[in-house]
Amino acid sequence: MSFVLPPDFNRPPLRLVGDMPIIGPFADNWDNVEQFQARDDDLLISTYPKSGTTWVSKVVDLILNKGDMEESQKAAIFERVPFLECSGPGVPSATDILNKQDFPRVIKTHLSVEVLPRSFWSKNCKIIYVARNAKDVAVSYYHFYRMAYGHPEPGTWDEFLNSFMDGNVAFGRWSTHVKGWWKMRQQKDILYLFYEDMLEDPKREMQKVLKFLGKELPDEVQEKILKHTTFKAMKDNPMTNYSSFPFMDHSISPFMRKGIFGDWKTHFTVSQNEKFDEYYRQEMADTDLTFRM
Ligand code: A3P
Ligand code: EST
Repeated sequence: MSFVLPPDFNRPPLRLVGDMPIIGPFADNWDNVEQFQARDDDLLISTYPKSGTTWVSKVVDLILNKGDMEESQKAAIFERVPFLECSGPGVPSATDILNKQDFPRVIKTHLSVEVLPRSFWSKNCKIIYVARNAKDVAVSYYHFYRMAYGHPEPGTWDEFLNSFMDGNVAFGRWSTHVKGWWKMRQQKDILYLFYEDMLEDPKREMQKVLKFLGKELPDEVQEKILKHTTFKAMKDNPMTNYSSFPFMDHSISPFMRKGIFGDWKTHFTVSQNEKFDEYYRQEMADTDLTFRM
């Protein structure tokens, strides 16, 4: 799809909801997000951006449809799994869509536990959280900032990395997000997955999702789901690669960019890496949550 930027569109600044910086236009719909009514039969997919949200969403969508690809392909993944806090000019607000949608719903969010609408905590809905190592997230997020115009200018890679460490990016500090949701496992029904584990053994991780959702599928259906959710399959699939989404320029960097572990090594300089490691030690000193990096 060719992309034409609307003539009056510029990159809006982030805005704060509570302590969390959020994509500027999303803040205009915040009252509706805050008052959103979750249900017991909702399934929430929560992630810090660039951690494998789209991947796990497609796996879940296919599981819930017993591997029926035709059904799953009826709409783009961002329509089948609405992004709770997403709204703004040219983008329908997800709260409107979700309030009219049939149940059970699958809902995507990047909100931290601090700002998630309260109704999610008073309901018994299931939650799947996916976390990815901070360095690969920073790299993926930098390229996403470049291609998705709803974000402020990322600046140079070095500038972006500093903003990322300061938490001055959409959805705030990576460490606050992953640690907050990790802690919440003690109170809520949360399946906490890691992107690196999904890459290492997608079948094992899919089976964790199946068990968590209380579903069983024959092996050939499981294999079919795995076949349709490889990086290559999802990159080539117009329903998962965001090619029909406005405000994204895939010629700058495709949404389905590399889908690998350790791409940070091609971006971090030695001194950036030293600085980041020191920052990481401090940020993660108060948790038992660990990542493969
Ligand atoms: P990269 O930019 O490192 O390639 P999200 O969906 O949360 O925005 O995450 C996007 C990241 O997940 C991108 O990372 C994208 O390529 C990767 N991704 C998406 N689908 C994938 C898949 N099936 N297998 C591996 N990685 C995938
Ligand atoms: C941010 C994170 C994410 O996981 C998905 C999306 C899709 C909606 C996108 C947004 C985003 C980035 C900013 C936008 C927004 C739609 C309008 C806005 O400009 C591109």
